Amino acid sequence: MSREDLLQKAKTSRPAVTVFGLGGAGCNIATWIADKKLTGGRIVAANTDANHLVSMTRADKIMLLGEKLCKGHGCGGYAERGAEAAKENLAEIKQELEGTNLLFLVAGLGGGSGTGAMPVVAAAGREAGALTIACVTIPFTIEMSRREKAREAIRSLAESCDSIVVIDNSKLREVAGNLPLKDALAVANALVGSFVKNLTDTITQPSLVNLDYADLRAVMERGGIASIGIGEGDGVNRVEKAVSQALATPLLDITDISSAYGVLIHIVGGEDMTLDEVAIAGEQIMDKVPNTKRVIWGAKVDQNLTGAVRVMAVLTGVTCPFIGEVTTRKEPARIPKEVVKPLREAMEQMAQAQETDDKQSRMEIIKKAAVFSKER
Ligand SMILES: Nc1nc2c(ncn2[C@@H]2O[C@H](COP(=O)(O)OP(=O)(O)OP(=O)(O)O)[C@@H](O)[C@H]2O)c(=O)[nH]1
Ligand SMILES: [Mg+2]
Repeated sequence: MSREDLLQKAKTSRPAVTVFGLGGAGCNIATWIADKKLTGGRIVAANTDANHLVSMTRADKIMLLGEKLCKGHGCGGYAERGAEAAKENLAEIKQELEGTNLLFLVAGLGGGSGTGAMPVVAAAGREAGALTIACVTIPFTIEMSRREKAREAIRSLAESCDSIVVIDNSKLREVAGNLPLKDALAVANALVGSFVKNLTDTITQPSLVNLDYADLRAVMERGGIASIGIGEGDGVNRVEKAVSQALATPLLDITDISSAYGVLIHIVGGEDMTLDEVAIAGEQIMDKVPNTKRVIWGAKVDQNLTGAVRVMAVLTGVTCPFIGEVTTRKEPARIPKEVVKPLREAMEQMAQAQETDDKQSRMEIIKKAAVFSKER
């Protein structure tokens, strides 16, 4: 295949990504993502609270849920109402999800709108054949009864979503310091938001090391509960430092890191980040999770990050004592034929053309592929 053909194929084979923010927190996270410009996906923000939608929410599409039932006033913490409200808009929701290959659902669990609406939208996503990833927060320990509701919601989401990335707000306080509530929520928004944005960017835009939709499926499909960790490093061994930190501080208490079903690593570094550093990080991760073969990683250059690297580690199929055992989604999402792996193909072709065992030459090949992906 010629380079021109490959470029054409890359253009037409991008997966369709939809981000659905639900409820107050979900809409705040969707707004965070919209403000950071999500070029490779469409953002929908849906809530029963008209005022919040009008005054604080930014997205490609704003959707008032359950106008008849809630009259634009919210759900007052009742998840059953949130579910009913979403059902009122089911036709509109389905229309938004038509043709979607990858669906991110974002919400803060524990309230009415987001918690109730999420399983309804997840079921619609599943019907559309999308790989469905929920990204949710569990309320702070002080929100006792809300935590309980969140636990129930996660257990039921496990049956309709492929993976549920869970951030425990209490854990967040441990990592980010004892911040005032408003600031802690802003940190949670940025965390969930950057998770969604980074993944979307890496599978829809050229990156230093590309992740593609098929890679993502390999780790996230029927992945169950997932935990994320973040790390940052600078100076000598900065990538190793950042990876160690990301793996050591998951934002959800999990039982055993080494038994994770899948691992996804995403690295963002300045223009001075080298592929050798990234490759070393990959090896380091493999050592930490000996029981999984499903390790994928992507890397992106961010000009604003000179000298430092940021790492996000996602561990799927983990067990969390607070949530307990969950039943995961049974049938796989349908793979749309048109979603292919152009850049990976290019890399493989180059690797085949110059098959070699020694590390130095392999590095050269990868570098060429990376240049190719940057040029697009
Ligand atoms: N990450 C994040 N979490 C939030 C934010 N606001 C609230 N939360 C958390 O999310 C949970 C649910 O709150 P909301 O999203 O406001 O609730 P809702 O889905 O709009 O539900 P109702 O208002 O009852 O209809 C709360 O218990 C908090 O733990 C926010 O801006 N960001
Ligand atoms: Mg609300």
